[in-house]
Amino acid sequence: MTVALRLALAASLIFALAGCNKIQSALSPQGAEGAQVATLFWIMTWVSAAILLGVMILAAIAIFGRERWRSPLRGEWIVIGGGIVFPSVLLSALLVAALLMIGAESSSRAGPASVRIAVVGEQWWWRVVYRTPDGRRVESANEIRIPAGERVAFELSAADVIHSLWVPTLAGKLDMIPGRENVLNVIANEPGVSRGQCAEYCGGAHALMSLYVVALERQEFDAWLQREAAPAPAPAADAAAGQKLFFAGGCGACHTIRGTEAAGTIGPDLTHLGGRMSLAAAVLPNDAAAIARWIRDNQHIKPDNKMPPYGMFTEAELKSLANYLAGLK
Ligand code: HEC
Ligand SMILES: [Cu+2]
Repeated sequence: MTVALRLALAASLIFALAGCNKIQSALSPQGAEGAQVATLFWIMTWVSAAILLGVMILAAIAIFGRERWRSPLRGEWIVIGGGIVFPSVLLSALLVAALLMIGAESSSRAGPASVRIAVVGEQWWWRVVYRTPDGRRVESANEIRIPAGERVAFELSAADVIHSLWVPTLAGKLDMIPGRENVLNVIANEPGVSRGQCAEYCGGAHALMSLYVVALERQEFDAWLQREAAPAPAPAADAAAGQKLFFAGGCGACHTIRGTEAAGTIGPDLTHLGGRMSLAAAVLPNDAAAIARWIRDNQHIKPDNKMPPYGMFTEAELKSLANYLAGLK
């Protein structure tokens, strides 16, 4: 294949990928702050494009134009006017416009958030902690569920190194810093799914640290949180063997399954694993086959992640263990 052909193919692939990535695009805003960011982007882009066009026209005149057109461009005024005054005025105007927009945005968000959710960046996944109306702490991972149309506060912190939460359709990015809490306010306009990504390099598997934000109708959110707060359902008859393997494999040292003796806190809470959209921070789809793959091959799928790979299980055991975990809905 020629180099040009390869480049053309790669370019078309990029466009194709960009097209299917709307749930993670700052240009497809789904929330109040995301919309401000997109508007600001378009203002800057169109103003820059207009200036570029103007400069190109002047350059073309200077090179190809008739003497009658070219001679005025030789004057000092073009350096002072076009090189100093014009950029100073324009850049100041854009700065003021941006500050006004951001200011207007923060005042429109004034007032307390109706829901507060703690999100902790860990190498390389997200610990998500909800509180029920009666004050119970409910832990989950790699997916944040919020009520649509309401102001929600994400209380951001980090367990190890600096991470950054960026859900482009909802808001700009905000760093997660160990020993400090940053609050990111988001309002999702309507129910729907957004995808986010860690936006601060945090070590080997940084690129594989993504997540979903799922906005639900208020009643749905309340019902979901109530289910999420409940302990894991007792395993179905065909999943009891899988549960035994979970304990025999020592998985409970790092993972909690509420309602069982597994109470580890190093890895994600698995109490309702089967109800999540993805596995391992949006790296794998969430089904029994993917869970089995993850248990055996996780160091291959997500190099350096903090869970050991388990080559010791037979295919049948893996299947049974995965079946148990997938049933934790
Ligand atoms: C040393 C601690 C440790 C042990 C032991 C451990 N895990 Fe993990 N596990 C983790 C960590 C950390 C992650 C998060 C990895 C990531 O995404 O970067 C994880 C992720 C997972 C996930 C994906 C969770 C999610 O929210 O997507 C599953 C499923 C899982 N482990 C199952 C198991 C099973 C089954 C065992 C026992 C055979 C086990 N783990 C043993 C630390 C551990
Ligand atoms: Cu990161």
